[in-house]
Amino acid sequence: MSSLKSHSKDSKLPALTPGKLRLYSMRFCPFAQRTRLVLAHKKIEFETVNVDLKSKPDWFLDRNPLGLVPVLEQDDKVLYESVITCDYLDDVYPDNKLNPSDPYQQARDRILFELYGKVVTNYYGTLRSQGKDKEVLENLWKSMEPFEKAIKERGTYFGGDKPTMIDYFIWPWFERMGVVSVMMPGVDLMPAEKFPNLTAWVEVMKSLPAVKETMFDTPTHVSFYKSYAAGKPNYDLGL
Ligand code: GSH
Repeated sequence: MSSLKSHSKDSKLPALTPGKLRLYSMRFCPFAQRTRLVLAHKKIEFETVNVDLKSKPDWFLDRNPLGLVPVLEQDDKVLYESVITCDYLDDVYPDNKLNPSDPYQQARDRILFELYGKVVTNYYGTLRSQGKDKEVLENLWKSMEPFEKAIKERGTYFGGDKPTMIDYFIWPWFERMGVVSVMMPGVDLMPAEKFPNLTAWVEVMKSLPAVKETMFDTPTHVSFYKSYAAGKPNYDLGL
């Protein structure tokens, strides 16, 4: 099975291979990208079945009644929710461990991760208002401050000298920060003078093999977003 084209309601479930790990995904989904980042970081073999989220097959809903990607499947095991899939992969494939082994550090990272929910919400707010609503933009910046502070304290990555789970959990939205600037020239969601350490982190993240393997460039994110905002998401863009 090699096609990355998305599967819609009437499509048949691609045949499952015993023992093979499968990811149900959507190419532009930032949540599914978390799982793809972990799979790439750990060099885990898997196959991808992309789903048309506007016309979901019943076999997809049977696996995740919430109807959301990512979903992982292997033999009789099915998991969904990006964070759960990533933690599971980190436990089952212990090479290149991503969660900190120190329980306190892991708990601190999860606190930071809780704060990240606000960044995500505010990011989508700025996208909807195309950066024109100053209050929404200020809210985004406010929610990003704990991350600027944390990366300054921790070093190159949130994991210090190497990337850790939290780096991958939060990366997908930073990859998409440039979308608003293209649609609304002059609006910068992450000004380097305000966020110098996060800006440096974004640059080193872009050089990681797992990020290179899973990322799209800003023009592609813009094209996808425009199709999404028009109510006709082009899940197969560029295929
Ligand atoms: N909490 C979920 C996770 O972390 O996995 C969110 C996943 C999510 O929202 N995925 C979106 C989706 O599947 C695509 S980016 N949307 C389909 C829908 O809302 O019907």
